[in-house]
Amino acid sequence: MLNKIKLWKNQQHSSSLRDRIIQIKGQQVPSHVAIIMDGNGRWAKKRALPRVAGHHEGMKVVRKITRLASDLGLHTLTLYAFSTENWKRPKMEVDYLLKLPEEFLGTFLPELIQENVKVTMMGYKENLPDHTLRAIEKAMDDTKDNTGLTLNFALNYGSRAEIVDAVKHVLNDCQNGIIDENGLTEDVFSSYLMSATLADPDLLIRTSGEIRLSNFMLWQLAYSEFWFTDVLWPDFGEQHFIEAIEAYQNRQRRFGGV
Ligand code: V0D
Repeated sequence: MLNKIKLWKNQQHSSSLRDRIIQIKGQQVPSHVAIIMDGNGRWAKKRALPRVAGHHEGMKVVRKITRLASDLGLHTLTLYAFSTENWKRPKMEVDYLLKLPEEFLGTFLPELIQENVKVTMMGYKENLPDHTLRAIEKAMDDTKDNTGLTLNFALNYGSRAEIVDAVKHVLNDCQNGIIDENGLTEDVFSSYLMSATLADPDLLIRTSGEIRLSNFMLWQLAYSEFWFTDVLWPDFGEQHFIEAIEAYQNRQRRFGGV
């Protein structure tokens, strides 16, 4: 049973990684992992390449980690792809970033469909260009009935704005008698957030040596384990993801998770 581990077609894990994957799958796998994919610009700078080259390389890592998350049997993988702060970057970089979903889905969507992955998005759709939104909405629609990994992209997302909007929505529903003050529990409040349909992350990973949340899922990460690494996102490999999950499982074993 344990060595009957399902791997995606054509996917080659080295034998030592495969052993660690089997080991991980025999224990409590985190259901929801969220990742702040940082360090693409720095990766490019180190190689005297334009920043966008780092973003493109980072996109390849998204494919690799998505496959592994699916192999490991995660329920949800949330990836912070674009923050509301990212609009402040040079226009050409923003334009490039907002083409990445189309490029990613153009080649990877058939595989996602075949592997039963469900694509979702969390963030403000309003300011996104039509071409970006169309590609993502097609992917969400094509995968809406899938029951495997939920691949949740945080895109044009900011946590404080999300919370303020939730409060406004709650106030509105109170005025309209849809809920009353006493009915507003933590669970009810959670259902007003963009992550309403998702469980809270069990594990947050941030790459590239920054030890902060940068306005990412502030409410949802209240009880999560955090794992920080100096590795830049384009250099983040399967071994690093596995290392993070092993660390999570060690903590669960030692301290017992709630
Ligand atoms: C650049 C590193 C995949 C972080 C990863 C719009 C920055 C590569 C997507 C993607 C980005 C998003 C939605 C979707 C399918 C794919 C993506 C952005 C940036 C910002 F449905 N990678 N990726 N989106 N980068």
